[in-house]
Amino acid sequence: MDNTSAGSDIAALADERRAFNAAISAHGMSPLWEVLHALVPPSPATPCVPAHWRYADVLPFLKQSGQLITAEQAVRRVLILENPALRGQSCITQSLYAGLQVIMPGEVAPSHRHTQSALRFVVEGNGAYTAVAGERTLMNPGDFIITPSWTWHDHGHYGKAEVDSQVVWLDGLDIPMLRFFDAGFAENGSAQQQEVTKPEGINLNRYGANMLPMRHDPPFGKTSPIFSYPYDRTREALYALERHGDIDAWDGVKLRYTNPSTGGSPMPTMGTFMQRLPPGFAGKPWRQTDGAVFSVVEGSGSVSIERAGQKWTFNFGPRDHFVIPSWHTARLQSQPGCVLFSFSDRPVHEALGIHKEERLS
Ligand code: GTQ
Repeated sequence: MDNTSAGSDIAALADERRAFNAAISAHGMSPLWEVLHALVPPSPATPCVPAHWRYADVLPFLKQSGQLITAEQAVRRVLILENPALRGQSCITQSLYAGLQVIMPGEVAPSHRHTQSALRFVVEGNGAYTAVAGERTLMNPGDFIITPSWTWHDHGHYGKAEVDSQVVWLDGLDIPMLRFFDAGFAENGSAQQQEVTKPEGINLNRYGANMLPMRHDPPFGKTSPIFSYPYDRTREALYALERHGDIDAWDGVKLRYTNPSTGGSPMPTMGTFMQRLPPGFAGKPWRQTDGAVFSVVEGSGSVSIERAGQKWTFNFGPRDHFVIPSWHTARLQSQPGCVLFSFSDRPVHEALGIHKEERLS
């Protein structure tokens, strides 16, 4: 067989394969061999990219949104943090949604419930509250607050219009995950605000004093019975551990929030973390399969991110947000020291037995 006939054999075969693909396509099928590499990649190949939202860039738009639409009209007045590589999909990673919600003094964000779980991480301002299952909790900067799946919730601001200012918090929801599973339900409340039937902080007294009731059914199923984790307690723990020198070379001082009745994550779909990087911290690099969203609580620093020869460096300050996608190598640094809140879909990876983390040196 000479070269020319070998060449025409190859061309003929390619034509035959194309015709075959077209023929099976008409029957709702396609050939695996065309897509196998992409379907089963040798390592995670997320379409997500690292991204950084500076608070100074975001705040003017949050304030402007307060003049364009009321919280009541909007139901939730939120600017969604969209991954630059996934615009239009309302997500920050493939599985997670993040947004910055703003409520003005005197406003109410009306009552509704949905199967999506939500976390609130308070970014700035005082005087707002969120209500869950008949209890209101004040929202103070640094507080981590949960809205368990299918619980009625409304938000409000006790302040007065001309005297007080906006309250802003980070919303983290498993919206893309529930969309993936086609498992989302939602309904609006009959009243704007739910009736308050319990004193503030009762959930924390009952479940948050390192004790549990003698007999209890978990009030929120697989979600933590504590729905408000105040920052002052978290901060005290992190700073005490720092003073004690309990510093990890990758994470600084990092703790995970727990559901006190299981020791597991506070929500079945999202894990939440708070870490303190001591002054002069230059962390070692790591990568993990769970893409994570960060909110800067105090101080400043930088994160360097690398994947397949591409590099990003974000210099962050208070109230900034950034995302480290799956299997991107990252390292954290801070000259003055800082505190970082983060959340990811790690509990789902762990439940499925597919979580992987590599700590590099
Ligand atoms: O506060 O219930 O950012 O339902 C997106 C969807 C917040 C909320 C969001 C929501 C909420």
